Amino acid sequence: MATTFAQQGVGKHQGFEYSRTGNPTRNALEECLASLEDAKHCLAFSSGLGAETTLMLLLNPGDRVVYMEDVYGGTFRLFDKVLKRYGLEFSAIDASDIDAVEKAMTPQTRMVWLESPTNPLLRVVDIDAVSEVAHGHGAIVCVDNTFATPFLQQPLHLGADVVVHSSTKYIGGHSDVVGGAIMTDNDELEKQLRFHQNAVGAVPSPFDCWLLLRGVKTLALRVERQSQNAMVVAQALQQNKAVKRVFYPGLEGHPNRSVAARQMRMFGGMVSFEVADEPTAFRTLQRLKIFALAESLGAVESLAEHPARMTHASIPAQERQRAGVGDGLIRLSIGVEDVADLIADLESALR
Ligand code: P1T
Repeated sequence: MATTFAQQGVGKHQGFEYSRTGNPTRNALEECLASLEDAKHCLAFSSGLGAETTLMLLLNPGDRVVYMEDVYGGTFRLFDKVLKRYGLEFSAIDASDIDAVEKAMTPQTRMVWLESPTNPLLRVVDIDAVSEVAHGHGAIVCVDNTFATPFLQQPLHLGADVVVHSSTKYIGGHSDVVGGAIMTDNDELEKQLRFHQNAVGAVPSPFDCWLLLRGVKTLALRVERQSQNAMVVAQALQQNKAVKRVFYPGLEGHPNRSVAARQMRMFGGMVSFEVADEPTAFRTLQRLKIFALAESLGAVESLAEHPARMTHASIPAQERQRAGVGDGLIRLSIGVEDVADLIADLESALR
């Protein structure tokens, strides 16, 4: 928990000076998370958005970022409402269409930002194919791997240069710690990130690092169960007459199922579905008893939320509609409970 470390003489220390710069518990977490992504380096942050902000500060005014149009609302808000003011340019595309990626690249494009599967529509991007296009134009590829987790998908093995996590979610796994992480194999990027991590200061507390280290021990067990449960829930929702559409990459008929099967071990614990309209969605959410109505995801307990009014409310209605995030959309984070109980809860609420 120490914030500072006694020095033997001025400038003579034993590896640690001050805990914003470096801390043994944070080092242990960074080593652990680097190994999970099979990355050379990992840097831990105080939140997913703290990690994203620090990464984006490596760019310069005039640089362009091409990003997947379906991303977490907070990521959109950071790009559109904060970083644009500093002269960065952002262009949203459907990155599951490789021609759209090619067309979006300009000499100013320094980074392609992907989520896969995406939040909240569970679209899947071919990371390998996008990386090839981006690298051909001299841009780096960053994948927000929060939804997949390193257990299901390792973007660095698929050609990506940088992985970002909100470790608040599956890595922590128990809804009791907010955190973020960046992984890369690139030594020069790591050096710049390390400088900015210290200069900007979005670092996690040692206690949060310890909680994440404890939570992550069961990552594989949790995500395996969550993925199995999610598949069964998605299939049950497909059979329900009150449900207009189910979004889950493991379902036959999902447009990117084959890409998902190729680059992921299982299909993950997130499921979204559409009901008739907003009032129906609100009523359904209120009637759920096992699913808690709450933001966030990835923990042992199941959660349900309304993206348009909750996690993605910072995206203007028009852009939200364009990306396909409708008012009848409900997003589920499937936990480790008995799947029959989860289905019964959903069916009863929908009825
Ligand atoms: O909340 P924070 O740890 O700062 O992480 C932000 C973040 C980044 N990337 C993805 C894919 C995310 O889903 C999030 C946070 N998302 C939620 C809180 C949510 O309910 O979707």
